[in-house]
Amino acid sequence: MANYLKVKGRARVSNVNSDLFGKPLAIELVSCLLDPRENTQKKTIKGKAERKGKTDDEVFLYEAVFEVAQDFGEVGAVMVRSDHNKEIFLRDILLEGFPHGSLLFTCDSWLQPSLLRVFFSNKSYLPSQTPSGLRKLREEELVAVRGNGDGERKSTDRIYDYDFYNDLGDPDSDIDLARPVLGGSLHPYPRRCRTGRPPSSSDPNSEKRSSNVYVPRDEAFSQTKQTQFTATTVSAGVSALLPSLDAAVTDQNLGFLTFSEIDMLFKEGYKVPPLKNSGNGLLQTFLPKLIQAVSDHQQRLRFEAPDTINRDGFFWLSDEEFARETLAGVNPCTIKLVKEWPLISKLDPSIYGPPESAITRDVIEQQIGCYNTVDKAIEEKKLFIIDYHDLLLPYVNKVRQLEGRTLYGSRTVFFLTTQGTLKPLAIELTRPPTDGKPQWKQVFTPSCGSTNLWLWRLAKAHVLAHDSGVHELITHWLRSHGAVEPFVIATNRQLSTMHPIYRLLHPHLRYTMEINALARQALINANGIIEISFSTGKYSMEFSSDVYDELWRFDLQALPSDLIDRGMAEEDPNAPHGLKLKIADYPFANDGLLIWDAIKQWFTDYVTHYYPNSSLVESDQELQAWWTEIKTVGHGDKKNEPWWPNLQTPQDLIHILTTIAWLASAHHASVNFSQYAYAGYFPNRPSIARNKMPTEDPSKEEWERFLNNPEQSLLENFPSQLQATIVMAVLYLLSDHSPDEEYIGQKIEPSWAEDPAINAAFVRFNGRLKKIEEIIDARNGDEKLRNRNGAGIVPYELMKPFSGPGVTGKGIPNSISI
Ligand SMILES: *[C@@H]1O[C@H](CO)[C@@H](O)[C@H](O)[C@H]1NC(C)=O
Ligand SMILES: *[C@@H]1O[C@H](CO)[C@@H](O)[C@H](O)[C@H]1NC(C)=O
Ligand SMILES: *[C@H]1O[C@H](CO)[C@@H](O)[C@H](O)[C@H]1NC(C)=O
Ligand SMILES: [Fe+2]
Repeated sequence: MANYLKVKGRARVSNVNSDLFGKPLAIELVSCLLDPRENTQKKTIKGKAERKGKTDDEVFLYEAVFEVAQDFGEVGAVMVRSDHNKEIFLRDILLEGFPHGSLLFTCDSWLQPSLLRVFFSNKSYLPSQTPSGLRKLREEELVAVRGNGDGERKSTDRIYDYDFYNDLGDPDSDIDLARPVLGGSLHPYPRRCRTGRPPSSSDPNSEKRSSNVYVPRDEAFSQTKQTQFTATTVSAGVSALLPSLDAAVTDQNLGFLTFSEIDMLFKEGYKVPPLKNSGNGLLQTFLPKLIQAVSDHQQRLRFEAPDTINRDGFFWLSDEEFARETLAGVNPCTIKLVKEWPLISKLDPSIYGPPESAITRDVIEQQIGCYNTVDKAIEEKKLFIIDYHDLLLPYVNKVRQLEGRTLYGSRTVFFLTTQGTLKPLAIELTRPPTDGKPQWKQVFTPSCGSTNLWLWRLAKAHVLAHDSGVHELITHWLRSHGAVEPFVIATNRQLSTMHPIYRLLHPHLRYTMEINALARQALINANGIIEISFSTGKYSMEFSSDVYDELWRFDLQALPSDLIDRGMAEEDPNAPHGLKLKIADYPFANDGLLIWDAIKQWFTDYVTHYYPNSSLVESDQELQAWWTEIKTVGHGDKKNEPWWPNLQTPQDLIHILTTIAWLASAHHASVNFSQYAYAGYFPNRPSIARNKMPTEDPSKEEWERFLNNPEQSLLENFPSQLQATIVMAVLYLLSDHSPDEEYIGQKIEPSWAEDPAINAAFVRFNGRLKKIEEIIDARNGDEKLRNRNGAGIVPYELMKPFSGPGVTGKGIPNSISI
């Protein structure tokens, strides 16, 4: 029998029902070679793997022995079937006993009863280089995950397909909860995962709601991520929290009456009365960190004070801080250089009124001292703007018809001081013509006089609410969560799991479909958290569709292009990263560029290893199909745009992949994990401003109320108690890192380790990231960098790659999983 090798196979399996004494696993080995005589698939070598024990962490070991003929060829794939009556989780299969060493198949996948599954070895192949014996399986596997576009998906399926956002509304339970379908020419939008649920009865274009939202089985949070904290618990916590708070709060619109009442949230907590239904039980299960039982009959939601307010109780009042947060806060990517004067709206004047801004030269020139003219300040690149005028104005009249809400278009102009910090100069708030009343607009400045000062504070609260909405709906939801989902779907449908690019992207795309499905359940749905808490109310998602339609471009998602587009940087071959920043101390950009470059270098090493020249990129059919599908299906509403990059050279591929990984990792981390620090104390960043300015068509009483108690006006303008508490709870939960979060560049994938060149490149990547941590620490310690260092200022740590568990405000997870 010298012609046979004895090969031992060992499978590691979890989620096995341990009572049932082990059913075996059927395992077959697949050769990389075809049968030379008939040129067909070689017969597989079959084995039965019996349960052989279990490790401490509830992982069961299954073992089989295979007799492998000498001329069988390398084993390129295994096929596995489980006859357990429930699904089980297969971690990996190790084959030992080959002369050239052992073979590992990393599976990390759910096996459904009686379904044969294929797993390829950890070696990556371009399609054209696939071993002949694996070609057919490679194609069949892709066909299997694409599905045929039909039928309702079961939770055990692993099909990746596309659909519109037609599941946000719930017209069957209440016609007020109907929402427009997003996606298609009317409301362009990225696609989501198709679930195939039946249409709702009241609107054939909308899907029925259901408490379970399908995601392909292996997209659900895996074993290793299931410890104390997952998106599921957030979602469950949130769903439990809403009805409890609803019931607890007698007056839904009641605001905080004094600032000390707000401080009480952090000291004594927010009282939640015990409820008869299961609401509170759920709360205790899911929110142990937040809920504190004060006595048997009394519970409180307790919030940790955010780092910002701990360091400086007055930080939120300061204009300096207001400006600094546009560069180093939660939404550091909307500020732009002012390139032209006057500021003019592009909206139709016949609907929205005169387009000229009321921020005149005079308003600016009174405040900029030695720069004395606006033209000089513009020429020297000293004026910056947060411009939400044209974005928000079309929503103003609609939103004002909703109860307890108001809205304006806004522009905020800043001046770059010689210290390198920004100083706000003017806020303009605009209401379009309405009900026969003409357009209303007014400019507010931080100028002297008590009345002006209070009006300025109120105007700031409005702008901050606008910025909160844009941040959550656009910067955070649309640009990372929403826009990335089509990349996840296309990668799974078009790239084989043995494709090197699949394996490069996989860690960046994990869990995103799951968190997005949960968001459609509880955050962005009709009457969900976003609608309740943000100014745009039930028009929130429609608003994000408008922004996708008008502004989203794939090419501008790359950090360097985004900075150039906003005028915050210009190309300069002699500057670090090839970019000269207009504001030298721009923490988001400075640290972001370090991370961008590190990802790009690692991807360059990886991509050029597999694609030494362009003809390999152009002839890779899977890769080309992948890119085509992203452009024409996943982002199909943008398919005719000229700005899509070509995919012809290794450089094209590196740039596209770096952009995707950037969005999924650092962009998301920078706008997601600091939210509690800055918005947790809501006077610093109210999610909504509820009342119009006291100067807009005031009655005599209104104006006198403001004069007599301006602080009261400000408090009433802030979110209601209910809104504020919900947002704080959600932010707190979502700012958290799970204890086993996967950070960028931290853990090597088996398929990368397998190739010595890739392994070495990854080690360099990891080394660069550690170096970046040191650079960031040094920057935060540098007194000259006033936008990140100074009395009471929270250091900028969002781009520090690694973090421990908890609400740490740093660490870049590989993927969007929260
Ligand atoms: C590109 O590289 C591949 C693999 O090294 C090689 O086989 C092919 O001839 C090259 N093509 C061109 C056009 O250089
Ligand atoms: C990948 O498989 C090879 C054999 O193909 C094996 O030598 C190696 O140990 C495996 N790598 C990892 C990191 O599992
Ligand atoms: C990311 O975290 C923030 C809070 O830190 C949260 O508001 C946001 O919605 C999260 N994203 C999702 C959809 O989970
Ligand atoms: Fe997020």
